[in-house]
Amino acid sequence: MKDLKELQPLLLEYLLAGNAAEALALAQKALDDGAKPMEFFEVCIGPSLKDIGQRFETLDIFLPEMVIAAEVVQKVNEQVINPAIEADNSEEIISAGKVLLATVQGDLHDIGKNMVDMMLQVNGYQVINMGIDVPADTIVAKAEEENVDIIGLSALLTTTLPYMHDVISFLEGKGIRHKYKVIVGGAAPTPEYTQEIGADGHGRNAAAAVELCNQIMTIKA
Ligand code: B1M
Repeated sequence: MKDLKELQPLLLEYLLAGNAAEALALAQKALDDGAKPMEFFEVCIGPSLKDIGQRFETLDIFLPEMVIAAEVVQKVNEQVINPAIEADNSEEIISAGKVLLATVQGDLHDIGKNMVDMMLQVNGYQVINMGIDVPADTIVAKAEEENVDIIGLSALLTTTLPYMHDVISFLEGKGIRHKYKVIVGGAAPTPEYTQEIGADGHGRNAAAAVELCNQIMTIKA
């Protein structure tokens, strides 16, 4: 198998060119050659998006290129990575818990959160994924309706961090903070910020988010 690190610049090139066909073929070939889907995501997709973000910041590329690259990534995830993760974890698991996931108000980034969703599901969690740009009151109403164990919030923009705090304030205001564990993740919140707003945990990546939920559910049991 070719080292995945060697494939990453190639994937980046395809993402920047908006070349979905080549990106899909590259991902499929890597998995056919023995790479694990999550490995491909962490070694090839994540760093490529990081690179694209840096190019955007330094004005080497502009918003349309970032949009197109994100669309190609979504296709690779939907058509290659997610089915392979599901196939690797096809045995039936007893429900590990119920998690509500949402990207907070004002924030449209969902690639990472959707990966967290996929990883939680294959680890036995029932996930209610509310999507992007979800206001605090809508999140809390859904948590109540679905009687979830954990509320998971994602944010990539530093400007949307206060909306994470809003969810906790809203829970406190309604006197129901004790009913839910709240975890946060995405590029914006730091472990320090997590503490500052009184959230129950911070997930650095999708695997860490699963680990965090496992710890929470073990304590709850
Ligand atoms: Co945006 N964007 N973007 N963007 N974008 C960033 C985040 C940015 C860092 C780029 C940059 O300038 N370097 C920057 C934010 C700067 C800041 O706030 N500090 C930025 C900006 C500025 C913007 C716009 C404002 C640009 C504009 O319009 N001028 C705009 C904002 C729109 C909005 O949200 N209101 C915008 C738009 C977009 C697109 C729509 C084009 C697209 C998103 C498409 C989509 O998500 N469907 C996009 C993209 C693709 C990016 C970058 C390039 C890549 C993000 C990504 O998917 N990363 C990003 C650059 C970067 O991240 N360095 C950038 C890969 C993903 C796997 O990582 O989401 O961190 P991540 O998820 C990880 C972990 O964080 C964790 O697990 C995942 C897997 O390991 N995780 C959790 C995530 N959620 C979790 C939840 C958990 C636990 C773990 O528990 C609940």
